[in-house]
Amino acid sequence: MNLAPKKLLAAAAATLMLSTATQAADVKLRLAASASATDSRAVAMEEVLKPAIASFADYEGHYGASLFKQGTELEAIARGNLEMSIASAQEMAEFFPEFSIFSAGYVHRDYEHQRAVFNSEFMKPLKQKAEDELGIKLLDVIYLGKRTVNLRDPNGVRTPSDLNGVKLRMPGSEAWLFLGTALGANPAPVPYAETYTALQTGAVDGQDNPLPNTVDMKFYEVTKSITLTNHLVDLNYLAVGKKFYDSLSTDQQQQLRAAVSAAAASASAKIIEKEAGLRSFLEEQGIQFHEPDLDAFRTQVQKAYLESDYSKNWVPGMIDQINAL
Ligand code: KDO
Repeated sequence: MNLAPKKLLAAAAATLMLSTATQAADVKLRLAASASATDSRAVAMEEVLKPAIASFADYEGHYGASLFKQGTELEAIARGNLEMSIASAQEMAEFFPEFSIFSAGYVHRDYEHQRAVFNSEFMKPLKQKAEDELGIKLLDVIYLGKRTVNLRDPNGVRTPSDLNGVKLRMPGSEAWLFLGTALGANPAPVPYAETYTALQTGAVDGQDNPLPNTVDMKFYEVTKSITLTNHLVDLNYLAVGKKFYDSLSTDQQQQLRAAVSAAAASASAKIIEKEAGLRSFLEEQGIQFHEPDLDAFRTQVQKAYLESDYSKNWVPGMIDQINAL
């Protein structure tokens, strides 16, 4: 075929584009999360992570627990049926009890503290264990916000005894249910995606997400108060499958790590900004805010963890190392 130089060039370019595109299509990165598609974390995955790895991987975000039920993502990754999830320390604690130290109430102080813990020397052996025994690589940490007690009852609560008999929806993992018990409530396991209906029907009396989640999921439409217990400065881990990660070239691995960290930083910054400004919006929606006796909550929650089997699984001295950061 005798193509004029210009057409030859165009044909060559087209072939190159096709091969790059084909190459990218070979690598599929599916992320499954219960976060909704409008959640700051999902937006960061779509706007930061997806374009940053497009040269070698097709990112597919599955939000609102549309691909895997909340709490089943890590097992799906371990089985090779999923490449990535937005995991919680509580979900990691289902496999490795020592992770429950990162899910305990009143331990992490803020995002900076969460990052210091995540990048600390003493966290390395735990990350390695997750990689070696479950095939899960924790690449970075996202600030999720300060968890608060959001009730259908307008009066809110002052001390843990006020939560006695209150059916508080918690995520399904054991470590989550224990947090509900430590707060003084009667924990009820309900998936994140079903929490709005559970509140609306009165199947539960309340839930405990940070303000940005309470707004994103419109929980304020079916509740009347928020008590600022701030009982858990919550986080998520961006977890990827070791098999998937090892299938990438060194250069692609570095691009993935950089993209994940950029997305984690973007999501965390957005959540921090939203959290600071949502109280007035929620008050306009009819939510009454209450300040609890924080000492009473902190004392009860920390005592509950220290007396529990959870703290028996904590690496000796690690709580002091976390507090010292
Ligand atoms: C929730 O179910 O309340 C929770 O906030 C728990 C978090 O660990 C995390 O799983 C989160 O849901 C989901 O990412 C949805 O926001």
